[in-house]
Amino acid sequence: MSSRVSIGPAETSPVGTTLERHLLDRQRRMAEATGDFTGLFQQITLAAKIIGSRVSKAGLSGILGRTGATNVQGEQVQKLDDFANTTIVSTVEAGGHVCVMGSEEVEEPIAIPAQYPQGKYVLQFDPLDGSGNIDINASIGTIFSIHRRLSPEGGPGSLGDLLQPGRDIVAAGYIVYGSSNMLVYSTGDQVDGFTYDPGVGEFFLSHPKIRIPKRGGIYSINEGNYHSWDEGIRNWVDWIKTPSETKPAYRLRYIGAMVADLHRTLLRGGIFVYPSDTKNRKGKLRLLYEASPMAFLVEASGGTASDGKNRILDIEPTALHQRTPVFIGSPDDVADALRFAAP
Ligand code: AFP
Repeated sequence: MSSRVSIGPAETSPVGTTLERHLLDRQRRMAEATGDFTGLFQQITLAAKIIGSRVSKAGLSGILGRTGATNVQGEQVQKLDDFANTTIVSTVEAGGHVCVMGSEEVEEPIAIPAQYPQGKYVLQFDPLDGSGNIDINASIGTIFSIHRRLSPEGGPGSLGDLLQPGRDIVAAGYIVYGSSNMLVYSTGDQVDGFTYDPGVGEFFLSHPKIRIPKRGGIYSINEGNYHSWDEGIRNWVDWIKTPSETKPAYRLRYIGAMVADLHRTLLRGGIFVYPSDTKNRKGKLRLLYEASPMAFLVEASGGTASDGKNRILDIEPTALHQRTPVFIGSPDDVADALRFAAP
C-alpha cells in the first residue's frame, strides 16, 4: 500500500459496511492521518450520488440530447457530460483537499479559486465515460484518480502536478451507473466494490478484495475496426475466437464504455483491448482519465495493463489529453495478446 496517502490499510471490512464507515475505520488505523483523503473521498462520493441520481432520471428530466458544443477531443458534448463535469468540480473545489483538477471535458488544468484553501491532492477524472450510451440507456461511468501534489504546498497547483505517471497514483476508482450503481476503488493494496442503495442513499461494501481471475473467457474490443488494425492484432483476434485443442473460443463482449467493459473484466476475467489503428495511431483512450486509473485498479487486483510494449503505469505523460493503446485484464490473457501484438 502507498504510504503517500493519508489513510490506513484497507484490511477486511464486513460486507454491508458503508463506504463512509469503511473510510473512517481506515483513517483511524493511521495515527498521523489528517482526514484529508477521507474528506476528498466523501466529496467524490457525493458527486457520484448526484450524477447517479441525474443519470437515472435522464429520460424524465428532458436532459437527453446534445448541447451542440464540441469538447477538446472533437466530440459532441452531451448535456449529462456537462452536468457531471460541473458537479464534480463544484463539489470538490471548495473542500480544501485539492490544488488542481484535470477533466476529460476541459482542455486546460482546472484551478482552485483563490478564496478556497489549496490542498495537497490532485484529482483527475472522466466525468461521464461512455456517454455515447446515454441515449440508449446502457451503462456509463465516472473514472477518477488521485495523486499527491508535486508543487510546493499552500499555493495553486500546476500542470506538472497533473502530468504524473500512473505508478504514483495514491488512489483510483470508478462509479458504474448500471442496473445498480457501484463504486470500486483502490489505494493500491486491494480493490473494494460498494453497491449503492438508493433508498438509503449510501454505498455498501458488496465486493471486498476483488481479484481478477488469472485467465478469463471473454475478449472485449471494437471488432468493427478489424480492417484498420495492424496484422498482429488481427491475428490475435482470429486466434482468440477460434477453438483449438488447447483452448475454447473466447466470447466477445463490448459495450463501448470502458467503465462497464472493465467492470466486467475485473469481476469475470478476460481482456479489454483498444489498440492503435490507422485512424488513431497513438490509440484512442486517454492516458490520464481512462487508461492510468483503470491500469492502477487492474494491477491492484492481480491483473496486467500494457500499451502493447510498456506497463501503462510507467508511461510519463507529456500532455493532459494524451492517448494510449490499451491491453488490460487477466494476466494470462494479456500475455497472450502481447505475444501477437508485440512479438
Ligand atoms: P465516450 O465517453 O466519448 O463515449 O468514449 C468512450 C470511450 O472513451 C471508452 O469508454 C470506450 O471504451 C471507447 O471510447 C469506445 O470507443 P469506440 O466507439 O471507438 O469503440
